[in-house]
Amino acid sequence: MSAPRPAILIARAVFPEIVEQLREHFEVEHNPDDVIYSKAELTQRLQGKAGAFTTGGDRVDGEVLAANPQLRIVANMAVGYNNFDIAAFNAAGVWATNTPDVLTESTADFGFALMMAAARRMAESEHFLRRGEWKKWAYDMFAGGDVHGSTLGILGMGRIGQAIAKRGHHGFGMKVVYHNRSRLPAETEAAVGATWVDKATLLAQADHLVLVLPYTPENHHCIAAAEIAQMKPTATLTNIARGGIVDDAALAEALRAGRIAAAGLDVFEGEPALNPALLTVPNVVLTPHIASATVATRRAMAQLAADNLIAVLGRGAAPLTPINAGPFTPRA
Ligand code: 8YV
Repeated sequence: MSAPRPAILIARAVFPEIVEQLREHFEVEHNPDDVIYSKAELTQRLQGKAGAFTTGGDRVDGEVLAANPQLRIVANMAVGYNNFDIAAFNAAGVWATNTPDVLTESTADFGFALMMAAARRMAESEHFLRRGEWKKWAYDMFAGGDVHGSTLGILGMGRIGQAIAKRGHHGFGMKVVYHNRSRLPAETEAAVGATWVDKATLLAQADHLVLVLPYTPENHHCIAAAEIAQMKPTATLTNIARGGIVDDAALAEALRAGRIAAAGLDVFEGEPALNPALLTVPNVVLTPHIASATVATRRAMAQLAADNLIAVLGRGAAPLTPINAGPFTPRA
């Protein structure tokens, strides 16, 4: 008699063909109605499961892992993994995986588009047009700031930051400055056309500041009132990283007061709720966490998460894109 197939939970609705593919390998419990599970419900549904397919909203910490000693891998369909307590994964010997690389270019495209939309006041002017307020041309109507030839500032310089730098440097003739804990090798800096500066210089020099750093306790509100005060009054701020990196209340107030020109936000503190003050200021472009959302990229992300589950639970191999750090002994 063959051994029973491992059981997995797909915690959110995903592409039906990915569910079918996973059914070829595993006993699958999935969530076609896309119900948002509480931590208690997620913990309970994981009972008896060897693997889980999660997305960025599913919090997996030491309690969830301790209550599920049979769990061997949690595959996140996201490159960011601030929803995982990685120290707890390491201590428990549970593989944690993410989906790097496959979303880099699409996410960089979106970050650049959001920055341009903020700089050129696209959302604000579209709302004006839809309200029927466009009666005549005017010399200063929705005049914004130039992107080409200006200074692009990037906070966080991983794969996505580098892809945005390339777009700015090679495509738009921008001067690109960045700040990151670790400086890139000189040849990488040259390839993406970016120069390392300290954070204060980044804030002071950027005409357009784009945030692409991971969310950790250390960088909670690393852009708040004091940092915004160091920016140019003509600057824009774009956040495609994570809510919580920016103090949204301070940003809304700065936008209202004209302390910076505009912002583009794809991520929010406490999303999908957002600070109501952001809805009342016109000079901010708001999108619902869709920077990686092209059909091809979302498919590739789902496929990579599925491939990680298949590697570990189907073939007994290491996952393709693990995020466990330090000494790690996987659970048997
Ligand atoms: C996801 C993201 O859409 O990959 C990430 O880190 O933020 C997005 O691409 C989101 O996290 C859902 O999993």
